[in-house]
Amino acid sequence: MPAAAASTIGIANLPNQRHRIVSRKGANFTIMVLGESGLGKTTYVNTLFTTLLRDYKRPEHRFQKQLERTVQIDVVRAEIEEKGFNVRLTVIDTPGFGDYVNNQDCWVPVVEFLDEQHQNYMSHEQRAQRDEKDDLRVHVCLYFIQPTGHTLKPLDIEVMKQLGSRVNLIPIIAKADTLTPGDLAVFKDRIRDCISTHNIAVYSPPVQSDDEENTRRNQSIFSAMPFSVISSESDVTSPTTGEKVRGRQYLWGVAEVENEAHCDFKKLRNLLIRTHMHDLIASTEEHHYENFRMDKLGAEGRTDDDPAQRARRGLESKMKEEEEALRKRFTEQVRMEENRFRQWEQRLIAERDRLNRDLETQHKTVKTLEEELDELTVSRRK
Ligand SMILES: Nc1nc2c(ncn2[C@@H]2O[C@H](COP(=O)(O)OP(=O)(O)OP(=O)(O)O)[C@@H](O)[C@H]2O)c(=O)[nH]1
Ligand SMILES: [Mg+2]
Repeated sequence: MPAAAASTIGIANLPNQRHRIVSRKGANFTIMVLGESGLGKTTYVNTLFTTLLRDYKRPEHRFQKQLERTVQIDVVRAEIEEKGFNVRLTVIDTPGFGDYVNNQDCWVPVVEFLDEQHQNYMSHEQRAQRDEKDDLRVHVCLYFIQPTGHTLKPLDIEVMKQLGSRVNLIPIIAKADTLTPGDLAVFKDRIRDCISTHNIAVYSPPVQSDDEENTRRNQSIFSAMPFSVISSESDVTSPTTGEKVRGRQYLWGVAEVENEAHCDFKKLRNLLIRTHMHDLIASTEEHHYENFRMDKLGAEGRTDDDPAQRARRGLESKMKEEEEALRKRFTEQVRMEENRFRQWEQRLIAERDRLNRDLETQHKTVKTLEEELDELTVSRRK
């Protein structure tokens, strides 16, 4: 692990309150680089560390690997500290794909790796004493695209589709020094079109901010997506300043890593390390990890393997049966009461009818008696 030594990169300037919240215990931040073989992923990781850490020395074994393929996942770590704000930065360098006849499922091990980190974290989540160093959940995946100048390849589309829903995905145009500025602009447009046509979920945080300057800065950063990068293991002399800078020397001149007129290396580094680190961490936690957790819990609820789950389901079904029996008993009782009430009602109606009939008969009798009385009265007068 490289020694902790911070150059002035502005981590402490994280522009919001969240910085204060996380600063007490620092932050774990994990970047993964991914893409076809030979696109400069390992070189990019080294260049990033070199520009972040003043005395960064690449470990010995990595020097030997310089011109070799990365054959297994390589984890590079550094502690960066600025004004008391700590970031444990981890970069995961992956072996490039694209050398095999069938690359169809090359994304599967990557997806498995991402899920495994979520799973590990989930298993350890309950522990009071968690080892923060073991948390390798990937907060951002930089996907390297070959600078063909045409558009995305079917393999890129497939891999990006698979990853975009699981991790914050940022597309990168590799080896930007091999394209002219005009070709690079056209290539960027085509990639953007392709991303939107295929509904690929790339990282897009809210650009709007309370602060006008932040909004403008965010707009400028994200209008550069997909970011073009130039990486290099060595220094060159800048023709403009005469200073030694990271770059690549050509017969026609130099391509400078940190020159914004040459590529977006600086913009991307600002996004990762300075302006959007917290958003990348938070969205991984709140969105991608939560999705994983919910999927996992849902799947567990459907399996029959867990005795506790089985017992819970047994209890639930017993309770349901009892509830159903109670409901039936209640319905039956209500039905019987209703019957009783109806019979009583009918008896009442019948009684009322009988009384009415009686009343009518009595009325008739009274009427007849009155008539008889009238007749008797008349005959007596006569
Ligand atoms: N022109 C140019 N060449 C580059 C750039 N970055 C890296 N390279 C060269 O590309 C070659 C491959 O670089 P690596 O960093 O090993 O590529 P990788 O993506 O890690 O390859 P795998 O480990 O096989 O996946 C090396 O010769 C680098 O010097 C760049 O920005 N521009
Ligand atoms: Mg490599």
